[in-house]
Amino acid sequence: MSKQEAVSELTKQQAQAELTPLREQLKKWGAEYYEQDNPSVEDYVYDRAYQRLVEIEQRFPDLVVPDSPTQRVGGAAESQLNKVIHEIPMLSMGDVFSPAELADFNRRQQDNSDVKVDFDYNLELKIDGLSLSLVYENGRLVQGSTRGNGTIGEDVTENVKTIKSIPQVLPEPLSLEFRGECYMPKEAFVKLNERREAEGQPVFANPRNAAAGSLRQLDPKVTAARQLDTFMYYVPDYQALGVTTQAQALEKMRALGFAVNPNYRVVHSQAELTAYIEEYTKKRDQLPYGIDGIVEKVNDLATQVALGNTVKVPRWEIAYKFPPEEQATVVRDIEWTVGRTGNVTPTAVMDPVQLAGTTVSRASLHNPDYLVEKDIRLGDTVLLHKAGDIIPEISRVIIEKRPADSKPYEVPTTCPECGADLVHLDDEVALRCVNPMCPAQIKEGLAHFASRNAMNIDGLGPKIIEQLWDKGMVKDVADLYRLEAAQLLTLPKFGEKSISNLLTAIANSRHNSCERLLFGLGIRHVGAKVAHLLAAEFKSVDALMAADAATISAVDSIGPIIGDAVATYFQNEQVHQLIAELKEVGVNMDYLAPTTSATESAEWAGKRVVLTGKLTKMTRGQAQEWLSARGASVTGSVSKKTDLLIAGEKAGSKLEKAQTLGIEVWDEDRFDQAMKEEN
Ligand code: 1X8
Repeated sequence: MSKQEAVSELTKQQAQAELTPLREQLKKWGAEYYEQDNPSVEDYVYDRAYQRLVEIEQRFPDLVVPDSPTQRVGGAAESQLNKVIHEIPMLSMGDVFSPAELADFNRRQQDNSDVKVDFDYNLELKIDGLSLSLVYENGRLVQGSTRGNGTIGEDVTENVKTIKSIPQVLPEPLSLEFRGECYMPKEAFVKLNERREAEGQPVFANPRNAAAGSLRQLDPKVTAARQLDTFMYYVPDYQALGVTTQAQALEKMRALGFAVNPNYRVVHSQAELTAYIEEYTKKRDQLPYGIDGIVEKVNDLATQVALGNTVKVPRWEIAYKFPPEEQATVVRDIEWTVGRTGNVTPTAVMDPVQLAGTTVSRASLHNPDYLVEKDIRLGDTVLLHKAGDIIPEISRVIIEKRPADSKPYEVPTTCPECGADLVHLDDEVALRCVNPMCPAQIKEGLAHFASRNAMNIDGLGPKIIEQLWDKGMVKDVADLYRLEAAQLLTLPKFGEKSISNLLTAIANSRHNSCERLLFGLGIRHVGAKVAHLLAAEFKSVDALMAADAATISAVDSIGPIIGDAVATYFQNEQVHQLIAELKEVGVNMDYLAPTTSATESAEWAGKRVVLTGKLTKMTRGQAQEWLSARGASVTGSVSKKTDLLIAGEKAGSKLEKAQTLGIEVWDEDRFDQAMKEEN
């Protein structure tokens, strides 16, 4: 943005001239943010521009027009989801960008209003997600909705029912609305984007967009797969809840079973306030979810009501927004990597810099279009930020620092691994190597085959695969089953024990139920879930191979795209050859239905089970599969909600925690016995 005149210096004419393009720009950014979940600028760019609009309009009130972005709350409710009217509008908040501005806000609030405001604020973390309203009737969840434009939101009831942290029934028969934030944890966000990038789909810019895109789905199954989480923080009718302060409201919500962020604090002085801001500015990178600021609320709820709202925002709460973290560095190289599906992605390699808690030297450039659009060149100085505080991304090139002899970067036309011509498939943005013999793709394919949700071959990671490939020991997945100890001894850092472990893991994988193989083959559009559906329906790889596209598409939850992809895959002569070889080396081709029925068992359904320690009679995966098939949910950590801990050898902190919490603990023998009795 060019250098701007201070608002106080503007003539009315200058203001008039600036307002129109400023409003148009904000509307465009607003639509990108609220309707398309695809903003082209950082939040702070929007916030700054919006702030300027507010200031200009405040100075020249007669220039305010009804369709100015300041006259609406948030974005539009433009979607295929049903609309919900918020009887009590869901307001957004005012914001400040420095502790000094916050101190000013507090001073004005305390000095100027008719309402007596003490220095008694509750500070909460501002979660990088989207606002959510949950309505309960007689203690039952009856409606979930997004904020939309503040007055009209979208009905996402079925979707919110898939979010684990939202209770469907409260321990008290309350008829009340609760509000909070729906967000995607950092880890889930990273994984989702990795998957989307591998599939050539556009990535989400930050967890907020990922959460919004995941919650605002027509199909609740999509939402369910996205690992959304919530923190609730507001009850409009606090009297019905029987509390008098915001801090009490939070505790009461927690007692009702909601997820409430534990990092809130009541403060009574500017010093305490500043300390909290400093503390969380430092801690934010370590939190498992993104925060973009701190929310300050008048703690006394009656005082909140007395203060009320301006047209647009509450007078009793304000957001302090963290400054964006950006660092300049120089692009030294652009690397191209070939994924399992032939997708070729560029990565910028830069001089290392410290950014939001880590050293960064690489940033994905996603696809060639992105690289060309941003006009990133070797030797360019660029500004780096972290999308959603996690993923390093280039904000822009600092053009003033571009070397005089700089030339546009030329996107490769051939595969960096195998030299085959690269192509754009259909209207994908991704560039692909379509050579099925491309070594990079085969290696990635082998790693995928061995991965946990596929054949689950413990110890066979990308590094070892690379070595096996380089030594010419494996060319395809069938070769894995032909490996011998004598060959493996020639690999560096491979002892007898690790060789025997690896060979056992490979041999054991032959007995997997065939959905693992189907997923492991890496058929387009066949993820772990689809593979399971197909296996359960056709019962064997042979039956699936014999089916035509229409038959496959007719399976519940499988559409024509998957049907076509699977049928096309199995028409390939090389695939027939591979399946024949896999049979020859003894890989199971049948669906091994859970031994009782696939339906839930009364003993296990709904139980939360945690596995810990080393199991000797079965693998953890087998235990997990057995439990899941019976309707139990196997979770990773022990909490009050855990029903049973199964502890193998050398169980550690989880066992201790379960014992402290008084949770039932079984050893492996007891579990093994239960499995036998049930089968
Ligand atoms: C937005 C948010 C609020 C809180 C946390 N995260 C947010 N993103 C909170 O109050 N703890 S309040 C809010 C709003 O728009 N009123």
